[in-house]
This record gives sequence, C-alpha cells and structure tokens, in this order.
Amino acid sequence: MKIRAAGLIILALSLAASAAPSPAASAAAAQDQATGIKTPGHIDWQPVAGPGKKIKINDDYIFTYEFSQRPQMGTVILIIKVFDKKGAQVVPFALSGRTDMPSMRGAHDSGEVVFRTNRVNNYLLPVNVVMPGDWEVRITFSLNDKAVFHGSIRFDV
Ligand SMILES: [Cu+2]
Repeated sequence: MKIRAAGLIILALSLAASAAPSPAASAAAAQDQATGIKTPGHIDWQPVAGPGKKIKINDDYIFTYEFSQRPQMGTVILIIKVFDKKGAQVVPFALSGRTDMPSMRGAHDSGEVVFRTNRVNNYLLPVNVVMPGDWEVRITFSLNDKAVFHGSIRFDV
C-alpha cells in the first residue's frame, strides 16, 4: 500500500513538471511579441486595378496586366508589362503567380508558377480555368530574391 502511494506521488510530480512551460520557449515567445515579428506566411495580397490600368510596384516601376483573351473555360495567358520611369518596357523582376478559386480555396491551386518573358519583354503566365466562377491570380514581384510587391488579380468566368 505505501509503495503504491509513493508511486502516485511521483507520477503527480512528473505531470506537474511537464505541464510547466519550458523557460526557453516562453522567452522566445516574449521576444517575438517585443519585436513585432509577423506570423510567417502572412501576406497582404493587394487588390489591383483592372486590365490596362497602371499599377505602382515601387518608386521606380509600374505595371499593367491584361489577358490574351476574355477569360473563359480553358487556358488564357496573363500578360504583365513592367515600365520604368522613362516609360521603357523592362524585365527587372522575377515574377510568379498562383491561381485558384477564392470560393473553394485549394481546390484548383496551381501552386507557385514562374512567369516567362518573351522577346518584347512581356511577362507571361498560363492560367487554367477549369470551371465557371470566381478566380484569382496572386502575383509576386521579387528583386534579388526579396518580394517587393504582392498583388491580387480577380476575375469571373
Ligand atoms: Cu472550383
């Protein structure tokens, strides 16, 4: 009987010890709060103006976008043109896009796809529309592996 009681006390003590947060973990959490570190992966996808409109990327560049044809079932090409301050069409950025349906997020996720560029400095991305409804392409402009602009292009089919 005594031995069994002693065993229970040891069990209770070890449970109490494991329930207490480790000092290292709580220190790290406190530091995150103090420095305002954002949750990894959180991105504000800025809704962009419509096709043909000039959209600011940063102080040095703007872009416009259009589709190769009015989006419909099948593949359409998203065409992005970047211009510098002098109005020259340039390709300084790495540009990627991710297509999906906002109303059924994940169902048709294209994954991150890199735009190709052509001879006239257009950035090109195939967009596969597989059902009618709401669609979105999330675009990321990067310079030297650092994202400088996140945009959301929405359209309905
Ligand atoms: Cu769908």
